[in-house]
Amino acid sequence: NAATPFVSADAVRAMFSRAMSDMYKFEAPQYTALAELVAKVNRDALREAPELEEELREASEIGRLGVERHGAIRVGNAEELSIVRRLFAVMGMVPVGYYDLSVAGIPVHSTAFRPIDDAALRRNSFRVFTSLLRLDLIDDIELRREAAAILARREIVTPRARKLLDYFEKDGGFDEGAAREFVTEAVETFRWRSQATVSAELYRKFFAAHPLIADVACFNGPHINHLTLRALDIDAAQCAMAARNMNPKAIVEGPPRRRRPILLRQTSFRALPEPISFTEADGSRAEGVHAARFGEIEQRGAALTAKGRSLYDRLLADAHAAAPLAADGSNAAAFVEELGRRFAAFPDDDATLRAERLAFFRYSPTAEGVSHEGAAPPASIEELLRAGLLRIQPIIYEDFLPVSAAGIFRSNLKEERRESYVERASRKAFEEAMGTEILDELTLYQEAERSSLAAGLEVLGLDPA
Ligand code: OOG
Ligand code: NI
Repeated sequence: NAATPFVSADAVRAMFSRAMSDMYKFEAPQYTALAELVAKVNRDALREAPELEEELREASEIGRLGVERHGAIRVGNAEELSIVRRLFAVMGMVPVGYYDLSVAGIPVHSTAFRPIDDAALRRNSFRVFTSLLRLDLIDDIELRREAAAILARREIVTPRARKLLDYFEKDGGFDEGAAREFVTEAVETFRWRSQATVSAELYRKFFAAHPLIADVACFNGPHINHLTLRALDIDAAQCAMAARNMNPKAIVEGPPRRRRPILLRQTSFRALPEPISFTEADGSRAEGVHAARFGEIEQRGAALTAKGRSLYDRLLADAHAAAPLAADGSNAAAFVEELGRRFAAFPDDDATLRAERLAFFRYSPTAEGVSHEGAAPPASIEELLRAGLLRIQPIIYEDFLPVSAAGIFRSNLKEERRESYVERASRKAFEEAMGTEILDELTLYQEAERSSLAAGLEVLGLDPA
């Protein structure tokens, strides 16, 4: 109906993340327990820091604290990657960033489907970390062929969702009814299916080649493997998970605790083994277990420039080299201490982070700057900041970190294989499989910084050039 307005991509995404949350809480009670725990940690953090509450209220973040920030899926081939790309496009989520996890011995490469503009991120920042299985890294040619054939046969999107996608791409939008129906159909793709489509024997063979092959190829769809909530104090949440015997991973991934948070810190409880059944050749069913699903929390900080990022990567690598984390995580405390020591070299205040071009900032004129209009303001950005006419706020990192992601993958794999694969991943191959290009996250942050500065200077009556 041409008279009905289209529902915005932001609204569809908000509906979708809500529906995924409801489904996952129903399917995975251990995730509901995590949601309760993090809600309590957040309440405590707000009680202890009223200024934080004020800040969140101002940013309209208070009401959305319990809304999921991301989830993750793993797909099996180019066709699947391409169709989930189309699904997420309806929700204003586009591929940003390329993550090669083969260097950490995980046979996947990944991107994150996410909203990109500020207003969309504020409305609902839900992202999906999406990994494409790399069967080319599996040595056993016969097994590789068998997995590829199984994946080629399965259909991960409902026939109705496929129809709706065609309509959407033809018409350019959904009315309210179609949007609701689309969301209902879309979550079906990510539902847990406890009946494996293969025999117990084949599952074991895949699992022996790599547990991820079993997870991706033995079920009838790319089940959501975790959802992630925002924690205001991730260290407190990590302790609380341990205290409640929720089997958290050994460390919080990412940078250490700091005054000025940078990038992304995240931790999770380990996937719980769940009963599944196998489909035997004679049609009978055998019982088994499979550990796929977990829950995660995250805390985000400033996005780093290429220079800041290489400093981060170096300090993290140094910490890992100096105090290697044991497979069982028993020396986690020593690693965390080492990490803290190394990161003493990373400036921890906005002024230095900006002056040394380590992080991206958003510039805005202060009230004083605005009233200053007309009079001749100081010429350089430094002077404008010093004079209090312009102010800076860090641009929040909206992406992921490959070393952290590998740490999360690994915490759910039985054996801690660490050797990297020899064949390198290829961003180009990933893009060809997906059917579109991946956006570069640094370009997005740089543009956000540049446009905020230009707008700020214009308000101050200065020439951005
Ligand atoms: C994805 C793990 C990575 C993150 O937040 O870095 C991830 C997976 O296990 O499929 O979700
Ligand atoms: Ni995650």
